Amino acid sequence: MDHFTARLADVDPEVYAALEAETARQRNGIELIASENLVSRATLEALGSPMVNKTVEGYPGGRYYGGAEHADRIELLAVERAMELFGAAYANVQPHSGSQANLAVFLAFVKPGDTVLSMDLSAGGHLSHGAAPNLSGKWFDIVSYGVNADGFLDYEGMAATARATSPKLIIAGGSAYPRAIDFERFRVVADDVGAILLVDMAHWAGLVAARVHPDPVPVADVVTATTYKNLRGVRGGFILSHRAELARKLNSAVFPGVQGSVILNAVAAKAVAFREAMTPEFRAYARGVLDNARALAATLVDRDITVLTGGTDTPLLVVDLRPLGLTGAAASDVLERAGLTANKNGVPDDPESPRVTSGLRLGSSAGTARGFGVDEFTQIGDWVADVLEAMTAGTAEPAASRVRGEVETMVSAFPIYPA
Ligand code: DSN
Repeated sequence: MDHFTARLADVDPEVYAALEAETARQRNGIELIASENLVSRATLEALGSPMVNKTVEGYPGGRYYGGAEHADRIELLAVERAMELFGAAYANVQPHSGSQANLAVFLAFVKPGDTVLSMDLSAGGHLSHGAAPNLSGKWFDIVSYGVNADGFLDYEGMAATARATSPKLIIAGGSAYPRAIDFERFRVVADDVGAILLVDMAHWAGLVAARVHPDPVPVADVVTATTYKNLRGVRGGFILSHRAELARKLNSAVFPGVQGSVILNAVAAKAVAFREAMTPEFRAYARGVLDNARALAATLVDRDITVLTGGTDTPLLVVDLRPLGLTGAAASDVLERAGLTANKNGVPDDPESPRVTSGLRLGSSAGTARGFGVDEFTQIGDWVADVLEAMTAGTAEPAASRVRGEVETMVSAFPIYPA
């Protein structure tokens, strides 16, 4: 078979079959995992081009390899678009992920042993913000803040801990906190103690781009994010700042600090995502993501399901399963059989291990991308409630089977990736 013309189905039928099966899974089920989305056909094309062959290190105009003129053009497009979209004075689009972006910020501003203040993982923080098994938790002295009994961020506790421990870096943001964060309150505290303020906006970057969520870029020293959640683009990370003078420090932290060569096809796809996010269509999409997450939360609350904080200001919400006597692991398994994919998630003071958990995280980004509106998300909320109630009644499997059929009927009206 010719290296340059043979198709995947002929070269590697096993991988081809698994890829086809995954596309069918996405087509035939409803994706509620808050960190997932459905990228455009244009994004898939950018990812699958021969740009994947090109190796570069360094930055446009200062590469360590020749033949970089088109790579430079791509990276400059992505950087310029990110800066325009978010009104930033600086952007770095090379981080392979949000965790890599965060790691680069650590390298730029703190040294091993320095104190870093971040949201506790159990309160909705992120692994890369200082969780014990992560490099950030092993190399830095992590102090944390959490949430109050009502589930809202404990700003007083955060400020008191900052004043008692004088962190060099304060991180706002996480992966399972559903409410808008008051960045100004973090700014005041960071200024009081002389800390750098990092906002990780991975879970609402698309809403910030569409101006339907408070904007951390003018407030934080540094902002990290991912392109693959509600920004609806490729899997990858990026860094922004309104402080142009931090460019040198942040660039050298990414390369050569924590990364080597650039994944240029991903950078091309990031450029596409930023361009798509500048359109009126995307702004309508982002508003829909928020409306739909709120409709989903309201439906669950109406059905007496416990939603942390009682709602959401973001694309995600977290269900506390303890009042139902269920675990996140069991609930996500049954929901998956019902055609609804979600992830188990810890809740504050969770008695269960991270592999079991007492919570369920749900998100609206992918469903909204396939065209679902408030009616569909209200129906999804009812299905989730039906399945959870059936689990408590010992009738989980018939309920899952009934919902699976209804899910398939709904998604057939919202097709994705036509063959
Ligand atoms: N940060 C992880 C999540 O929230 O699911 C992966 O993106």
